[in-house]
Amino acid sequence: MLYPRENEVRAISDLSGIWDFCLGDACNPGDTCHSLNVFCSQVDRIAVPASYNDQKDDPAYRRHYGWAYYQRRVTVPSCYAGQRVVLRFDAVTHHARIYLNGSLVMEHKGGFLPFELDVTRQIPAGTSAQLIVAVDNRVNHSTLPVGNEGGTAFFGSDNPGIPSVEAAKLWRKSQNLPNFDFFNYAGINRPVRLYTTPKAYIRDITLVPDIRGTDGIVAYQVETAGEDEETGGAVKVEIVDAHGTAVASAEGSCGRIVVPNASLWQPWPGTPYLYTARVTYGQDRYEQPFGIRTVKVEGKQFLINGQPFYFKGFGKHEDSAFHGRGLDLCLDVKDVNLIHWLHANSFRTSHYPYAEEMYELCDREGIVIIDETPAVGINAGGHCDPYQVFSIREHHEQVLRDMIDRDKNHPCVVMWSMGNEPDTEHFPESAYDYWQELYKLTHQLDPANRPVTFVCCQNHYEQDLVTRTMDVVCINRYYGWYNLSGDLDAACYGLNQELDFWEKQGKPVMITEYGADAVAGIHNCVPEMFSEEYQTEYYERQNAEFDKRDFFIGEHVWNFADFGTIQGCMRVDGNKKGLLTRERRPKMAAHYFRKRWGQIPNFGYKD
Ligand code: GCB
Repeated sequence: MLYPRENEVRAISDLSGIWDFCLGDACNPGDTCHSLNVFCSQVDRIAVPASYNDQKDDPAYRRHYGWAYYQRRVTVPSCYAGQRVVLRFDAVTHHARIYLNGSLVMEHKGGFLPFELDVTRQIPAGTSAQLIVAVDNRVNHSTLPVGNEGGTAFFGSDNPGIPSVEAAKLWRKSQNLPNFDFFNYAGINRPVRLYTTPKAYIRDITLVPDIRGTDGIVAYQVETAGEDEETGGAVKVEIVDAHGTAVASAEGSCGRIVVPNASLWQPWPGTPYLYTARVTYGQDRYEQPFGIRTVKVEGKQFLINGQPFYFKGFGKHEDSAFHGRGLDLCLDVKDVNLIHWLHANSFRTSHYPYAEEMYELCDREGIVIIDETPAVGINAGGHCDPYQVFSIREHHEQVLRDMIDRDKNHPCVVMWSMGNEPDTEHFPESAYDYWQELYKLTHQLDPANRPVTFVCCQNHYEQDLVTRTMDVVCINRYYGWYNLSGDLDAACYGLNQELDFWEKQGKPVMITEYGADAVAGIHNCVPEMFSEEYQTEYYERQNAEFDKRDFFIGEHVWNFADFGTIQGCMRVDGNKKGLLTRERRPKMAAHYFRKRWGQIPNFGYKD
């Protein structure tokens, strides 16, 4: 799906702003949903885009569990007459029903990917309509991420030691139990826009770059659609360099274009050179930025432009004060600048696809991304086989399809992660069947056939049949934190035993999570858990072990910054494993990594 861009023939009306809002089940979100002022006892104001949870200091907002309603009027200006008008939602978390003038016009499941609706007929140019967005934040065994609505809390405590079954039931019923470790921020988290296209329009563009000698080869495909399609005319594609000079062109809806003496997209501090594909079709125009670079796994190496790359970076979250998981462009720019400050080169979009603006920024700034679906929490701790019990399969395929469709043209995206920490040890055969099929599907879906992985949790790695079959083995390990707690000698011993196992598999391996909570300001002469000294020593010791292994292709710290989670006895006002605080102040470990990563080149570190 194309990102909305304004140009000489396409217009955008941004619907960000302060909308009307109410919580609750007062309106049954069925086929009709009329004015909030009729069915809500209290209508509040809410900022869009942003999560609603922290916009009011009210437990009802913070802990809300179920439907919530947003409302505003939408006007299609008369100057849009004769155009196709589309209403686009970048992300509504997790389940949305869209009503225009009281009638249900669209429904969408999944909280992190865009959806859109042609409203040309529903809202004729020069008129307006009432828009209501009903949002459901419940997570259960059919959603991604997975939750435990009304059931057992697989993640965290389920009140062990409580003799009263009734008390435990009450506790479970009152909350929206996530099966994941990040606060379940909900609402209209990303922009809502109206955009126009001509009636015959460019529906999608796919660009697959390759390198031959000093030339770039771009295989392209342009999908067109709409009324007057027959008369839309020929598709033309012009490749424009960073100075705005046309360097190559082609006609027809698919083909190959040679870019002579191409400048490559290189991760920072190399130059992330971007070209633009200027596509025209009849009246329509669209400019798609892209980079010329290759990505490949070969033996035990991950090659970008044919050179062995070393991943230095983090798992992140979209998470900040007040906004929750809402788009915050200022924070995105700040984070990318901090990534540069740390001499890091990459991050994983743990645990869901991020806002499109972040990928565009990373394309421009040369930050490498491992792009992850929201498939987190496919794990019942061995209580049951999640692959049999959870009804997620179809939705999982859908999010893979939609994520790849949305992100396929980004040079910053070098690998797909199908999910995070599913159960692969209690039901290894079941897990194998499930992930192998998705693995094949992911390869088929990506026109550029990037490497595919999933991220495996600390487990009995010898029993796990899936992780070893991925293009890159990605492991999350907490030696010295959740296990062998506080003892870094034992932690390094355990880690090395496991690395010996991976060495024999002949695959590239990276650590996609490792870390220790450190509460900023807690210091200790003897490094003990939760102190900044322990967090730093934890990393120093384990990095020294990674450095000895030539098949080890990267280190992603957990986490870039402290972030919000549900309450629980394991969390002190959120997860404190950040190198930075939630306000983006560096802890001791950030200074340590800045020094370390400043000495590790992007390419050839393990040669
Ligand atoms: C993990 C999860 C991540 C958690 C982290 C932790 O393994 O993938 O979502 O936040 O551990 O800190 O416990």
